[in-house]
Order: sequence, then C-alpha cells, then structure tokens
Amino acid sequence: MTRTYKNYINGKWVRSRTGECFENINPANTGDVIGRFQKSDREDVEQAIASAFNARKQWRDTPAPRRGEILFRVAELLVKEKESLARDMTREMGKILAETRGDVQEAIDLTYYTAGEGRRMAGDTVPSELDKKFCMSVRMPLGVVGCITPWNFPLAIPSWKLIPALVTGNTVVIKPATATPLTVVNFIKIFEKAGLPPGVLNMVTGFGSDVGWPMVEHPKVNLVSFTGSFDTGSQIAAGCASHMKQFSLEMGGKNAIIVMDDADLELTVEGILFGAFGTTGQRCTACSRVIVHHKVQKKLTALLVKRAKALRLGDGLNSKVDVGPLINEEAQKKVELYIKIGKKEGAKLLCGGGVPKGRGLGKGFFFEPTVFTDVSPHMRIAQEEIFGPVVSLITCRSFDQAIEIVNDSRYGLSSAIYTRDVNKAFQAIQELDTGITYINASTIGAEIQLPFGGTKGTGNGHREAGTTALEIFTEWKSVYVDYSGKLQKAQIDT
Ligand code: UN1
Repeated sequence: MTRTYKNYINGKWVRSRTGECFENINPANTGDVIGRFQKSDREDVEQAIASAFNARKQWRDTPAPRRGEILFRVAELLVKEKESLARDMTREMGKILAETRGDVQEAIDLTYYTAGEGRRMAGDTVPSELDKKFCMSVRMPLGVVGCITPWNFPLAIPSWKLIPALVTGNTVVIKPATATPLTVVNFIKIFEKAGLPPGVLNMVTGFGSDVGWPMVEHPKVNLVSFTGSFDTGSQIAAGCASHMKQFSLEMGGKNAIIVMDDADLELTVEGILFGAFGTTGQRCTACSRVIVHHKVQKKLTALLVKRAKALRLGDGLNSKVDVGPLINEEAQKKVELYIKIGKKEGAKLLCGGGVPKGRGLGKGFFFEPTVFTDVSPHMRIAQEEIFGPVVSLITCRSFDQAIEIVNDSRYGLSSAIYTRDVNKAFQAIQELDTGITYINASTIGAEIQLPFGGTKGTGNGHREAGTTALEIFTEWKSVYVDYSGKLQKAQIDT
C-alpha cells in the first residue's frame, strides 16, 4: 500500500481541503511509487499562513539563543538520520547516494553554522553626535516568510532558507517541490522532534499555481524566498513587487570552466566530469560550458570523451553507479530537444546524446553523458540552461577571449579556471562576472560558510548561506536612546 503524507499546519499533520493527492515517483524506476502527497490549494495555504501569523509574536519574543538551541537539536537529528534521509532522497530524486549524503551534510553544516547566529546576529553600536545619547542597530524578523524550494537539492536548499529564517525569529510556510516532498516531510519531522513550537513552521504540498502563487499574493506574507527557474522567478518577482513585499530569488546558471594552455589536464577533466555530470547536470552550478585554449583543445577533448563514455548509469542506490536519472520525463524530453538544437546549430556531438538502452535503464528517465564540440558562444546550447548531462566545448585563442565568452551570458552564478599561472588566476577572479569563482576546481561544491548566489539573471542581488543570509531574513531597526533628560536636536544642536 502506498503511503499518504499530509500537510503540516499549526503543529498538526492534516489533509488538504481538496481531498486530492498527487503521486511522487522514483525517477530511476517509475514503477516505484514513493508516496501520495496532498494536492493542496489556496485554502490550505490560507490556513498555513494564519498559523504562521499567529505564532509569530511568541517566536519573535523567544530569545534568539533559545531559538538557536532548538536548531542545534535539529542539526544533531540530521546527523543521526543522515543515512535514511539520504536513501529516501536518492529514491525520490535520483542522484547517487554519495551526493544525497552530501546534500544532507550541507544541511547539517548550514544548520550548525547558522544556529550559532542565535548568539551573534550583531548590529552596530556607533557614537552619537550628541552627548548622553546612545546609537545602535538591531536586526528584526520580517514576520511570515514563504519558501518555495526546488527538487535538485531537496534538503540542502530548504535548510538554506528555513534555518536562517527561523533563527532570526520569522515564522515560515514552505512549499516543497512536487518531485521531492518526502525529504521535506522528513525534515519537518525533525523540527517537530527538536521541539519547535506549533505554528512556527508549516508545510503545504502541491503545485506552484495552487500553493506557491497564493503565498506570493497573500498580504500576511512578508517575504518570498524562491529557488528555481528564471521564468518562475521573474513571475514571483513581479507578483511580489505589485504587493510591495520582499523577495529573494536564486535562479539559473550557465556556468563555465576555462581551461588555459598551462592547465593540469588530468585534474581539469576530473573537474569537468564532476561539474557537468554530477547530479546528472541538474545543479544551478553545473558546468555546462568549457572554454578551452586551442593549444590544449585536442588533448583535453580526447581525455574528456574517454572518461565521459566510461561513466556508469543506473539507480543511485547502487554504489557502482556514477550518474543517476533525470528528474522526470519532461526533463528527459527537454534534454533531447537541446541535443537536436545543438546538432542543427552545427555543433558536433562527440559522445552521448540519447536515452540509453542498457539493462534496467528503460524504467527510469536516464540520459547519456553528452559532450558537444565546435560550439560557438552564441549557439542556444551555449546560452540556455539545459539542466541535464550536457557539456559544450568552446575553443578560445586567448585568456581575454575566454573571459569575454564566459561573461557573455544572461546568468552569473559560478565560474572556474584551470591554470598554473597565479597572475591569470587573480585576473580571472577580478574579471569573471559571477557570484562564485573557483581556481583549479570545478564550478560545483560551494561551502555554506560563504555567500551563495550570482549576478545578472541568476538572482536579485541576495546571497544565501554564510552571514549574508541574515540580510535576506531580517530588517534593520536603528535605535536612539537619549538619556540627557532634555530635548536634543540632531543636526541642529552643534
Ligand atoms: C544548486 O545547484 O542549486 O555548490 C545548489 C554546489 C552545491 C549547491 C548547489 N553546494 O554545487
């Protein structure tokens, strides 16, 4: 019997008012139904927001160190349940177990790091221009935060949003991606066990137009934090703007690795494989362009193609597998379409490019690791986010040209350069227009203690994780305490 999972509102597991459910299916084996989840609508969202709204004063007034302590318990439980969380995640999302363990680890790291903000969250104390007057700034929660999270990092990304939102005293409604609700259900259960009071965190499952959009429109939601596609993100931005509410967006990437003629090519190939085919290419930070210096192009291509062909596809729960499936049939169709587009534009397919025929693979949404060469910077495959295991090789003749090609993109999330020349490395750091730059490492693998996010169409200027997450989830209050016992006038009494 397939299990049915419920929404979490005001500390209770409840069914949707619609009485309807949707199924969550294992992308490596479509016969494996993971569960039935509530197909909620506006009314469920309304209840969840009311619950978060009612809880907000009590949570705001809970001392931040106490809030942090609950979150430290969340981190401990994540450690304890790491393996089962990772297994559930591989089953519902497809990426290999080593990567889902990494996903859980990222949530653990983020939670330990950010729970500590309960005892920091520093503001400024500055001198006043007047005698017997005290000036300081303090961080205040925004109120109710709506989180809309993606399926490619089913636990890590929810943690990037929930933990900083909660430690700073906000209450939350989360809508998990319909492809990975089980991981968020598991996460919510951990908050419950850790003793988070009812109403502080609520979860409503369902589709964007039924659940996400009502959060954007609701006057009691003060901020919407979203990770997902550019198109959905820009709709959310417009919706939030018309309701004059805050929003933080984390969207696409068209990340590139530059390979200079002095690069360690073996190391570079490791980085390209990890960046392009890890998570089956379904990371915002995935490497989808390689800008290779013409002098090493032939050698690098040969090494890369050989290794790409050797990657083993299959169920991510099998430890011998390197690359799991794509998330669903739609994704598989989209990648297939880009292969056609690439060929039509004149790019040369070196390996992959199709749905694999191997044993057992027909049950899932697999796609062969694909390498294109002879790609020119303006082809669609070099400009648009494919979100699959496809990498395009673009040849360059100089360092300057390489930088120009990388920067010629609507996105600006992650970039990398392989070179042994320290001057070139630093010049690249200065010139690459991306939120993240790696030197002699792939485009993926950001650590949570630094800001995460990008320039241009990747986001709206916010950075998640690190201490910058606090900027998203708080507002400043400037406080003036006049203890002179008389009227003092700033700017006038000089
Ligand atoms: C994403 O792809 O949306 O840097 C997030 C990385 C991971 C996070 C990726 N730590 O690849």
